[in-house]
Amino acid sequence: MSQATLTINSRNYGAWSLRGWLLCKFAGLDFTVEVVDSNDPDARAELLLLSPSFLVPRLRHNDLVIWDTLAIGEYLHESLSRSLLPDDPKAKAFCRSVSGEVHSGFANLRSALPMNIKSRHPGFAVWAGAQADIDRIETIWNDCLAASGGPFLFGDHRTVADAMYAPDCTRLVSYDVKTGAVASEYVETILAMPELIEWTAAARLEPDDVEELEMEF
Ligand SMILES: N[C@@H](CCC(=O)N[C@@H](CS)C(=O)NCC(=O)O)C(=O)O
Repeated sequence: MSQATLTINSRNYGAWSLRGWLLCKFAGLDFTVEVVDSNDPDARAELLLLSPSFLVPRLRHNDLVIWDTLAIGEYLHESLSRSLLPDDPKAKAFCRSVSGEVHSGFANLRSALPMNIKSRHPGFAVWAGAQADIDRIETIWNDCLAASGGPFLFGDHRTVADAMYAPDCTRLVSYDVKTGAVASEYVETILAMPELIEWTAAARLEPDDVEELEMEF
């Protein structure tokens, strides 16, 4: 019997946690969730034992520990589901490329519009640097959806890319960001997934005692 535990931090603020959790859900992994507060010194010490980088998400599956979101996605695809990346080699390379952009980029968006599922900022003024990230994301979504036919970025099943961009869908809603029709429809598709509804309901139950963060954590 497989034993899997995903370590996360906040469901309301933890964009990387959401990505890792969605990957496990998309792959059909039977797993339990362990929540740690990475700002608490004791929890950080404990997390260091669990994850060599301090960072979450961190997946323990049987005797293996994986502590990077893309690595978790690749591992689940190879060992469990075969569904997290497209079969077609060109689409697979494209999926890895747009997922890699999230991993290494969009710093302005992260710092100016941190994920905060519970918050709403009507009329939020997006500065030019963050808007450039949003424009790039919209271009990626438009290109993927035009090539695949949707409703997900690479067709009719969810891939690593949909998990990577899911926090950005919540950001666009929280910060009242206007996009074109294709992107708006994609955001609605992602927010309507049962998994995201489950995550959002749990985020709403988190205490509100964390001050607004200045960057994604
Ligand atoms: N690129 C990493 C990013 C992970 C990351 O930044 N995790 C944040 C939480 S969302 C974290 O653990 N921050 C806690 C800390 O730095 O102490 C990944 O793919 O997993």
